Amino acid sequence: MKLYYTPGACSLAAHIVGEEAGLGLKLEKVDLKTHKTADGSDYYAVNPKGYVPALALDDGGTLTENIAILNYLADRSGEKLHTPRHGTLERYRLEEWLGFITTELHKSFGPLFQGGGDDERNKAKQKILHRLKHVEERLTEPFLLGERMSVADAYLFVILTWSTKMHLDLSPYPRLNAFFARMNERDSVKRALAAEAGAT
Ligand SMILES: N[C@@H](CCC(=O)N[C@@H](CS)C(=O)NCC(=O)O)C(=O)O
Repeated sequence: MKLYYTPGACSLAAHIVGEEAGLGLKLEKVDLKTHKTADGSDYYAVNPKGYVPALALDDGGTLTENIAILNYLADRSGEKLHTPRHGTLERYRLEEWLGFITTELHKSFGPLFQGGGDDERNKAKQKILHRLKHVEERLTEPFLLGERMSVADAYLFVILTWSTKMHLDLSPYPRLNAFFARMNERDSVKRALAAEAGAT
């Protein structure tokens, strides 16, 4: 499997999952300005939607959308990640977190990354902090689903890297800070961050 990624982007979640589960993902960097891959190919030919992540599957197909990719990798992670069985309530809890992270957190960063005006940026920051308060209140330590890491934790970690970059004040959220520190200490996270930093 090959992951099309951009350093520091949401594709980092799938990259961390690949490292955590030892899936041996190949990596291909995408320049989101030119929509070219590292070898100069047209990224639109891989993902006509033009954004990362995309996962090239071993059978020649391509999967897009964070939630689909993370679920796909989760189901191939064996015991390495906490992946509730399909049809169980806990699996729906995983989907609930993934849906919240992608629509309510990830997408709220739009004005911050796309150069919105001050007013728009401040509103976006307030909204994100309000949504993170919800996570703070629900976070069952050490991970979102309890004792073991799931793909949702990798995605939440990416959101927290962005929050830090955007200087959001996370000091009122001790559980989130502890979660962020814990994730930063994981070998899988360190490897993924180092690989992406080395690729910039
Ligand atoms: N709905 C997509 C959104 C992915 C997304 O927002 N990707 C960003 C990076 S974090 C991107 O590639 N943006 C460039 C663009 O939209 O052209 C998903 O969940 O996979």
